[in-house]
Amino acid sequence: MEDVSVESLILKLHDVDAVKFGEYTLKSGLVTPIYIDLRVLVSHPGLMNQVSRLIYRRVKEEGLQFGLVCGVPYTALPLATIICSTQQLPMLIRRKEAKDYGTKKMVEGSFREGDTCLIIEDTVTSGSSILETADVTDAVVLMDREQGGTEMLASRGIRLLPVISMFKLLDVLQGAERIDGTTAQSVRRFIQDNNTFRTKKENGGATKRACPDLKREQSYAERAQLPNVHPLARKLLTLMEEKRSNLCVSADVTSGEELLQLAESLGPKICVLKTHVDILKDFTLDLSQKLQAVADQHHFLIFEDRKFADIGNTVKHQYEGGAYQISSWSHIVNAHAVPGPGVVRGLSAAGQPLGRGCLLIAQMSSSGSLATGGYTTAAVQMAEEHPDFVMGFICCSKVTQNPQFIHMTPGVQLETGGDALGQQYATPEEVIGRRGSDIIIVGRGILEASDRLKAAESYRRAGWDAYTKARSSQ
Ligand code: 5BU
Repeated sequence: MEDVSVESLILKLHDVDAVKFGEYTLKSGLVTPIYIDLRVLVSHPGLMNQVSRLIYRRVKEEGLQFGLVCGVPYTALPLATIICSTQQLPMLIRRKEAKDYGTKKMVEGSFREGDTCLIIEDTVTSGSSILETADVTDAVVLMDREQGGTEMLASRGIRLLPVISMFKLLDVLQGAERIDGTTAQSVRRFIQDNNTFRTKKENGGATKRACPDLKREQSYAERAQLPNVHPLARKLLTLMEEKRSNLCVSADVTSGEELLQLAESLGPKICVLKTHVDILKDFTLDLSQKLQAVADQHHFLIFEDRKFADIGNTVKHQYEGGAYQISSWSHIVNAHAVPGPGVVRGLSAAGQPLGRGCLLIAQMSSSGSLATGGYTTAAVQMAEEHPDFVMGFICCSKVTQNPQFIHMTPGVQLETGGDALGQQYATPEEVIGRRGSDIIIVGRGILEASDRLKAAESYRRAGWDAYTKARSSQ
């Protein structure tokens, strides 16, 4: 039987040069490493049919109700025609320009006030042409360039359904060895850096997405299977799915005994236990061994929130030596990107041979944080350049669409608010569901509860429900 999957379509679009890689100058003067020209579709009748079928299937999957179909000229117009012909649906044609004689109508075809019309678009960058088309609630697009169109439209209450997204396209072409990893990475970076919805400052990095949950395409388990995911991230994603937990407890306690007791009692509920070893009054290496044993028993990872921030040579010593010997017991550590890539290289020299992983601090939860904009972008870039050691980010919201990286977010409580020293809290629903993060980090929300186990279960459930809800709303 003919393969009509999105994957096969992507390969065929590449075959007919509808997707090209190189250096192309856009009308705006911007040089892009990828060029998408869906106008060539009309020369390939088989492809036209496949595209039309996939568009219609996408719309039906979402259960959209509509009585009319309109293709945005020119490329989507013949696609709309095929759909209307095969599905026996009435069509509308939107003029590009109102004709200067006769009726001066912008839209040809019959419709009445209150009719629902499906808008079909070939490719969306900013989403503005859909806004110009009509008073829309839903639109379907063959190719979403993922440069802010979805977010812009979502901010106006319009849902955009893509058949192919840019990141999916890159994954498929890379998987089929049509493009190499460097090309795929450079396009991903271009797309992230040229988001039309974010302000220029935010394009520098802090991705404040109106609707990132629309992008949660893969489950934790699916991401665990990705070929280039860090081994520790793979382990983490797998145990998250097994334990149905995206909860990291921040064990900010001051005695070793309390730390162990917390790890033992909350162990089954969590995917990661975060420590601040330097606030313990009685740390010993024996304690760290006991903690490791509890982590093994209950299948969670240990994350020492040490926030390294010095030159490579110093952080290497700080990581493996001194009284704490962090690299010997903590699966994960984090680092500021401030010193530049040397900090990652220094930590990696000590941690990578032990199978450890690092989270770069791309954003912070505290009010007035300077980790925004260009700093955040630089942190993402640094991670992409060291994927063998950096497994993800500490951030407030999703900072990259690259599914191999894990996003962990502190500043979480069941109620929004903050503390007297600048901490800011968002809810699990907001952090996982809307900001597109993967793991919630909760400290006082659990530690200050009268029943810590019960509180941990509430957070585990809230985090997990937000994740499953975001996935089911795809
Ligand atoms: P809280 O009790 O849930 O507010 O604790 C949050 C923990 O996360 C605490 O250990 C902080 O040191 C840690 N944290 C944070 O709150 N915000 C950040 O941006 C980073 C770490 Br990085």
